Amino acid sequence: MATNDLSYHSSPVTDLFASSRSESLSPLSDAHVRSFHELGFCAGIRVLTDEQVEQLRLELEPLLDPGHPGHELFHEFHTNESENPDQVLMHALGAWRIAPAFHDLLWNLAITAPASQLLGGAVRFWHDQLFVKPDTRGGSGAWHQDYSYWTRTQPMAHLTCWIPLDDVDEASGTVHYVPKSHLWDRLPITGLAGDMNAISKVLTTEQLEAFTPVPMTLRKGEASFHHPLTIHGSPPNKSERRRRAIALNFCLDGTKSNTDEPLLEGIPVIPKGERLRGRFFPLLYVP
Ligand SMILES: O=C(O)CCC(=O)C(=O)O
Repeated sequence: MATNDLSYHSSPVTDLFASSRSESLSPLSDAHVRSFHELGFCAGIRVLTDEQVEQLRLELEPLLDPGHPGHELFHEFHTNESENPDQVLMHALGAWRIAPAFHDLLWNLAITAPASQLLGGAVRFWHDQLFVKPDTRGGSGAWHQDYSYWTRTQPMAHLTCWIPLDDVDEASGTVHYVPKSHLWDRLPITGLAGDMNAISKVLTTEQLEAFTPVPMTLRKGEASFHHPLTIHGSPPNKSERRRRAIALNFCLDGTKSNTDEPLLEGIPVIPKGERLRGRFFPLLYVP
């Protein structure tokens, strides 16, 4: 059966996030903005109500099954990014094309208005990522900078909003950030799963000394925002709770393709030097 590809809709298809539309459009405090620019991240920003979290959780469940109709619309889908069945990190790009709540989340003003404030202009969608760790045997997310993976778009004017759908802490494998690492150069890719510390091979002695990660202790539906060079990672989930999260990746409108290959698997090429736009990269917010 053909699946309704929600990427054809460049506006919300439900009212799930309508309540956010009338809220203040300058929502981040000075302290949040300062933290983002000085440390490379800010956190504890409520972007979802409990009802919205519940709907996202409901729609997430069938998506985890590779037999689900619409599965072919994922740009990438990894049941486990690590090779170890006792260290599971499910990771997928493209949920917004398949499930209405994940689609409409992109237009949630509680997310796009802060993203615009931090980027300093209009916000364009880059891609989404699901990261799910089962209880007890949830794997780690290795330390990395997002832009190491994104040089196929430029200039670097991106950011990530990371939103847990469960209350998260150190024990359940929450995301940790290395403060001020966004001021370091871009590092080579050293992997997303498996050896969490693989990045240490490419860090200088000074960087290793300054490597003091801080855990994001967040309630479900609270977000953190991070800079594309901020080193982040997440330890294994050893708790008895699942750890479900979605990352929304945005860029400033005007960001260009830096390749003649498709920017994401299964989509048409945007030639090198041309701006990201169109069905797969909707403009989400203009301040
Ligand atoms: O959810 C995680 O554990 C990893 C998140 C992450 O690496 C990202 O958002 O780039």
